[in-house]
Formats: sequence, structure tokens, C-alpha cells
Amino acid sequence: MARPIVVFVLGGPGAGKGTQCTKIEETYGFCHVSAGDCLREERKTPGSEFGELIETYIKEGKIVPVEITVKLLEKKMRSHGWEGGKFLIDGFPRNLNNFEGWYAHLKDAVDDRYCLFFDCPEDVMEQRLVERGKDSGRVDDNLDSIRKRFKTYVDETMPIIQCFNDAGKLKKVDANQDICKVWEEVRCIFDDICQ
Ligand code: UP5
Ligand code: MG
Repeated sequence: MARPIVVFVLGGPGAGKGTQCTKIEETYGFCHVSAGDCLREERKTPGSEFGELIETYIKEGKIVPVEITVKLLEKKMRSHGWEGGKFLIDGFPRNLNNFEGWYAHLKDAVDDRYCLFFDCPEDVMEQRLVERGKDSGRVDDNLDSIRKRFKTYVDETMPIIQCFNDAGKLKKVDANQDICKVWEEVRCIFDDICQ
């Protein structure tokens, strides 16, 4: 039975994860599963017992407990077909709780090969998010939430990125370039992965 291939996609808020995942999906046939989108979808589901918690965590830039997130991710993956699938898991795992929870739940069920990391300076990410916030409708695209997201990213997510690096699984991209240039770097990596 062919286990699904998983590539995690990390980087700060506004680094361009979603933008590049869309391109990878179109070009390389990976299925793009955004943890943030899964949580936002759950938040909107009538009667969800987690709706309020998710809303608060997202506004505060805090990381939702993995018991909630990992089930949503697995459900989304399975809805696209499991065996032989290729998935981009965008914006996860964001902290140690996510990392351990994922491996406790899915360790032998998936083939998680790499972590694609979009490296971008904070001032550039802030500018992008403030601009997007003018019409994104996202509750966390305001300066107060953006700064909280940055702090969480530095304190909790960067150590996880370091773990992938130590394990020899990190593929780093310079995300402080225009979208086409970033895409050129991403393509080199995926041409290699998909050989
Ligand atoms: N843009 C993109 N690339 C550009 C480039 N190269 N040059 C110029 N502009 C560029 O891009 C952001 C904006 O920048 C867009 O306007 C784009 O056009 C432009 P995008 O591709 O959306 O960046 P992305 O990295 O995806 O930014 P996003 O805001 O989605 O990042 P976050 O990581 O903050 O958001 P996410 O949705 O993953 O998570 C939101 C919250 O959910 C978290 O803060 C947390 O509270 C919660 N969460 C969890 O609790 N657990 C999880 O596992 C996941 C999320
Ligand atoms: Mg995103």
C-alpha cells in the first residue's frame, strides 16, 4: 500500500506559503492542504464545538492544540484520496505540540520527506500582510494580530524549522524576491523531488 508523500511548508506569516503552494499544486500535482484554511473552515462550520476557540487563537496569533488540527488535516487529506497521494501541508507543524502530535497520530501512515521553508525578513512580511489586510477579511491581518503572529513564529515555529534542518530535511527558499523569482527556486527543488 503506497503511503502518501507529504511535504511540510513553513515560513513566517506572509512569507508566501499559500501563493507558492498554489503553483506547486498546478504544476506538480501535489494536493495543497493549508492548516490555517482547515481551521478557518472549521470555525465557520455551524455547531462546531471548536469554533470559538479557533477564532480566539487565530486573532491572538496562538497555535491551536494539535488534537484539533491533526484530525482536520487527516480528514482533508483523505477527502482527496489517501493511497499514493502527494500532499503539501501548508503552515504546519508550527510548534513542538504540533510536531509530536502529528508523529504520534500519523507516523507510520505517511511518508513525510521534506520541509519547504520560505525565508523572509519580518519587515517585508509585515508590509505584505498590511497590504493584504485592506481586503482579505482575515481577522488576523491587522497590525496587532500580525505582531503577535510574528512573536509566535519566532518563539515556537523557528525551533521546529531548525529540527527539520538538523534532520537534513529542510529545503530553504529565499522568499524576499518577487513571486516569479521565488517560483524559480521552488521549481528547482520540485524538479528534483519529483524526478
Ligand atoms: N505575496 C506572496 N508572495 C509574494 C512575493 N514574493 N512578493 C510580494 N508579495 C507576495 O502571501 C501573503 C501576501 O503576500 C499575499 O497578499 C500575496 O499576494 C503576497 P501568502 O501566500 O498568503 O503568504 P502565507 O505565507 O501563506 O501567509 P499567511 O498569512 O497565510 O501565513 P500564516 O502562517 O500567518 O497563516 P495561516 O493561515 O497558516 O495560519 C493562520 C493562523 O491559524 C495562525 O496564526 C494560527 O493562529 C492558526 N494556525 C494554527 O493554530 N495551527 C496551524 O497548524 C495552522 C494555523
Ligand atoms: Mg497562507
